[in-house]
Amino acid sequence: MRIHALSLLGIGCALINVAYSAAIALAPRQTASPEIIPEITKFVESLALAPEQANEVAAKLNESAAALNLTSAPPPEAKLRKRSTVLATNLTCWIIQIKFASNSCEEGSTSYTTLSTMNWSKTCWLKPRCIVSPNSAQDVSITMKIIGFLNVRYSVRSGGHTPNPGYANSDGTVLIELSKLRAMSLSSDGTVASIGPGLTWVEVYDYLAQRGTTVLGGRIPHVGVGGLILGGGLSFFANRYGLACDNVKNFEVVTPDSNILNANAAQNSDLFWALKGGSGNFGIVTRFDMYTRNDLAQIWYEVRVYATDQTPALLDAIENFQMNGEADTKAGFVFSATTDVTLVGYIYGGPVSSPSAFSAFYDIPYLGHFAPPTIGTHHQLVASLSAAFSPIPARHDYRAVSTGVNATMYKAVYDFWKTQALAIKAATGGDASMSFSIQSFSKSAVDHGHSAGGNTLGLISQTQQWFTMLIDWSNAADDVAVRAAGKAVTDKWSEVSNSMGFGNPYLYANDASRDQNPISSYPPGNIAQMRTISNKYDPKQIAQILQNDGYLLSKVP
Ligand SMILES: Cc1cc2nc3c(=O)[nH]c(=O)nc-3n(C[C@H](O)[C@H](O)[C@H](O)COP(=O)(O)OP(=O)(O)OC[C@H]3O[C@@H](n4cnc5c(N)ncnc54)[C@H](O)[C@@H]3O)c2cc1C
Ligand SMILES: *[C@@H]1O[C@H](CO)[C@@H](O)[C@H](O)[C@H]1NC(C)=O
Ligand SMILES: *[C@@H]1O[C@H](CO)[C@@H](O)[C@H](O)[C@H]1NC(C)=O
Ligand SMILES: *[C@@H]1O[C@H](CO)[C@@H](O)[C@H](O)[C@H]1NC(C)=O
Ligand SMILES: *[C@@H]1O[C@H](CO)[C@@H](O)[C@H](O)[C@H]1NC(C)=O
Ligand SMILES: CC(=O)N[C@H]1CO[C@H](CO)[C@@H](O)[C@@H]1O
Repeated sequence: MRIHALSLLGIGCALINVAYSAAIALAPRQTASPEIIPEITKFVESLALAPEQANEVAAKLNESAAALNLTSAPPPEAKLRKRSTVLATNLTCWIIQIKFASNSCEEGSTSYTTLSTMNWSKTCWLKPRCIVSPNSAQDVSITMKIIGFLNVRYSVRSGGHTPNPGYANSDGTVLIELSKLRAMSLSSDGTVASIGPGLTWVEVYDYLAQRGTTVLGGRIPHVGVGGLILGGGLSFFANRYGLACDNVKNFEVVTPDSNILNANAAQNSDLFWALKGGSGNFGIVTRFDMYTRNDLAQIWYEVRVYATDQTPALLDAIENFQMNGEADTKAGFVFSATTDVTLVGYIYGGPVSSPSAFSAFYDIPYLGHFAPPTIGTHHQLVASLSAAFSPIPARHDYRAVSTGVNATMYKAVYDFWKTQALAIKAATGGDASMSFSIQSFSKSAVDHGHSAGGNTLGLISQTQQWFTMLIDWSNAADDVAVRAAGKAVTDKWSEVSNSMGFGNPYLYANDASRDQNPISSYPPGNIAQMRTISNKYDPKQIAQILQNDGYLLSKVP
């Protein structure tokens, strides 16, 4: 595993740059049609600008209205007006610069270069027309007002750990990057932690460990809060408390038409449900209020390194653990095989040394420790894992497939994976590496989601595994071959699991590659309900039409 650790989070746009007036000088001067003037006036008022700035923006919109096709309301079935994209995007970025000053930037500045490459995967180092780094939900709301008024494309980024190009950064558009939404607090009774989407998990656990508690979230230090929770969120403690999204008490969200709402069991409860697994379909989440888990303040963990020839024995032990050991819901494991070694982490949600839940694994010979047996905090465990990831930026992909539990199947696909992984490594001169991870999701984890009010995933109530792989490589010229090797492995999983009767159509969104369509794997009834909720909170379908890409409902057949 070679994984690029982000180190400059929270930087935001820092420099004022670019002659904005030059960028919009091409707008032909014309008089706006009278019926559009009130619309412009109302829009400009909503931006809460200083009077002289408001006049400047209104004048520019007045004179650009015809060129923007800002003449009359769009026909209702069209939802949005048809507009000249380049000019509209230029004007959007010009207004963003006036409104957000040093919290916005364009190509040519150091901050733009840093922010447009602030991604885990080089496949996502794209060139947005401008970048805005909002300081608050109000800033996000105003940004969405500008984007909605001028009908321009945008993308949203929290921790930037999707490897899917166009999902959290995009060429020629507005990038809304949330690295300044970093507020953290704990309720006075200690039961709820409020977390900004621009934080990384290691920062969250550090803050909470100092206060004797934790929350359910990501397992690798530098992954972002925002994307992980909205896709579901696998943690070390799913068996006990379900997905990260099942641990959210309240989402503060800016809907695509720019309303700031709270979504929880009592308020906007339909939106609350939709956000649990709904990815970026329902707006931009600006704060997550999560239940804290004081009983996980002190945990036990051990990460062992095995020779690859022990992997079949480990896969047998995993089957045994999934069928028996998970009866103790405090126990969980992580498993990642590479062509060099296989790592297994044993994690127990309490200060108990070498718990018997992992007895199926203990006798398998191992080479050494990645992390020795430790009683410590969730923060210590997650922080220690950064050593598994290279700081050198690379190209990445991941892929998802789910199945039932069966070691014979695991071993058959592992053998196939090994030939593929070795072949693609050889074909790229030793560069490309591909991992093999079994992620258990137990019946108790599924049931916890149901008892927490349900989520959009529609998981069947039985123990399952959500396979994923990380693929790392360097050269764009190898993209097609490397991704084909990954696809061959997930196709093999589908073929073998279906033929053995262990097929599971569910695709985990947080591990799905761009040619996969995880939302379409949710039950049809849930998809229909999500569409209804999308139309209710996003009547113009801005998130579907103007958002550049993502696991969008509009892509579900
Ligand atoms: C090294 C590594 C380890 C991982 N470990 C885990 C793990 O332990 N558990 C797990 O479940 N997953 C894990 N993942 C997968 C991870 O959850 C996804 O990659 C996720 O998308 C990362 O979130 P982010 O905020 O960093 O991503 P981003 O790239 O910023 O965003 C991903 C998507 O979510 C949207 N989005 C992000 N923030 C918001 C927001 N606030 N409002 C609306 N939409 C938003 C974006 O537009 C984009 O479509 C891991 C990934 C990597 C690369
Ligand atoms: C948009 O802005 C770019 C960059 O400043 C500029 O090169 C281009 O001419 C502008 N196009 C229009 C139509 O305003
Ligand atoms: C915009 O145009 C309208 C109608 O022509 C005019 O009343 C208004 O003053 C203009 N606003 C600005 C700021 O130029
Ligand atoms: C302007 O909008 C109208 C109505 O939506 C549309 O028919 C027309 O094609 C648009 N013109 C341009 C130049 O986009
Ligand atoms: C796994 O599948 C194999 C082959 O079909 C079967 O023989 C075995 O009993 C299965 N194991 C379990 C635990 O279901
Ligand atoms: C946030 C971050 O680490 N950005 C880095 C992305 O990669 C470029 C090129 O290697 C670095 O210069 C950035 O610092």
